[in-house]
Amino acid sequence: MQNDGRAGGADDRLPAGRRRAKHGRNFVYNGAPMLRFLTAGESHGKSLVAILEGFPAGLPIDFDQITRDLRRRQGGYGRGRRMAIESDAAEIMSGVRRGRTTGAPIALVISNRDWINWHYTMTIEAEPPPEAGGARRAAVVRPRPGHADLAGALKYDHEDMRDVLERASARETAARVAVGAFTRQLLRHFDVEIVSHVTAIGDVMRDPEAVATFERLRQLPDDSPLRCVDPALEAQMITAIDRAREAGDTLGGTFEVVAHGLPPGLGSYVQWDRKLDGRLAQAMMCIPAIKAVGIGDGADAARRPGSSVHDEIVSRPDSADGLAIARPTNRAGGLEGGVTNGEDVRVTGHMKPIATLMKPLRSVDLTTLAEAPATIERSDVCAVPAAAAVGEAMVAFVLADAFIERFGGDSLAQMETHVRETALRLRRRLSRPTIAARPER
Ligand code: EPS
Repeated sequence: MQNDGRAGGADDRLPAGRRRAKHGRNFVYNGAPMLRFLTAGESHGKSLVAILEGFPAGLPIDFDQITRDLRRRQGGYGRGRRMAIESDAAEIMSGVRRGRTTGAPIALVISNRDWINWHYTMTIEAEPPPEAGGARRAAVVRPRPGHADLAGALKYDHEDMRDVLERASARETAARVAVGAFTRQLLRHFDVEIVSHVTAIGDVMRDPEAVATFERLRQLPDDSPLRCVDPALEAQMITAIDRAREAGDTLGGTFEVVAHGLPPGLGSYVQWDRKLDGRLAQAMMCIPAIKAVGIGDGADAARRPGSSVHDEIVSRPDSADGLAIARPTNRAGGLEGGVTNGEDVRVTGHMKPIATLMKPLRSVDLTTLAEAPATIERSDVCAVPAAAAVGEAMVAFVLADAFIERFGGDSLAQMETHVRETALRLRRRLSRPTIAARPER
């Protein structure tokens, strides 16, 4: 409700910070995002579950696109046998009616096809029912270095570390991709697109100076083996993965997520928890196995002088887009002061190698406390392209949250009005000077 100036209005009784802003939505950012989601589910349990809340009403949903996003996460050279079993698809349980979001929480379920082979192991009842299928698996007692096994067992007092690894497994990221598919469709409605590519597998890496344009990345086919823009380099990456597989080893790598078409002004510099670079870093860092995150040039920026790091601002009075200023480079990755500046947002994720090694590392049997090789579970040799698809989903989520925060998001129509007004104001401000140019001093 807008404050109409009369004493005793409902808004006047709220503390200043809680009064509703002009858009009819409370813009106070108190650490709780506008948009939020939770997931549940075990890797070999019956299904994965997600609830997405705070999503605006009125967005038409392309259901096939959700499935395509899920399939992209399943692909990539170096994946294990599990991906041949699964054919991920999300069943929408609520929050969508007649093809459009209603503003209510969106609940979705992704069934695990492999569950029937794990029913006995993963049974929920105290005793497996007589019909429970699947192998009789021994308890997991030899933690894998680099996995959550040991730390999780010590934290939750688990003797069988299956109770840890089932939830810590990267299978959970399928639920994140389904959530990301919704947020990506919201952004797409406002002409924002998100793509990604793999820039390194192990020590086979692209020249860090070589920037891949959004247009080039957009052309990468969904079924490309590693989603690398350079075919010769991709062949070397494939060889590296084959070598690691033969050696019973695993490989990590690096990927970059690029968001194109964002308006300036998402996020804020005024408080630590509003800074969009910080919010993106957290969202990327919480993807399993991600050990470092970069924005724009990332860590490289620390090694060069300011003159070759910062992106100059130039005057372009006759530019075709009607905006009279431009940035010839985008080393900042579209963010300055934690705020989008209108350039492509570029976020890099660095992934460590997967912790399950077919030639296992040394570990300790936690029941005997004697040294023993770590447990071997079916796993992947390399999952960097899958992590890139998850990275796209997490970036889409954070950007959609920031979009809703800036433009007010109870309904799509309301957001459209605010987006249009803001774009007009920007155009007016940057299309012509407000005063004549000052002489140089
Ligand atoms: C994954 C499913 C898992 C693994 C992988 C990711 O399936 P399974 O354990 O049945 O082979 O392939 O998980 C891990 C690498 C891990 O360390 O947990 C998936 O759906 O992405």
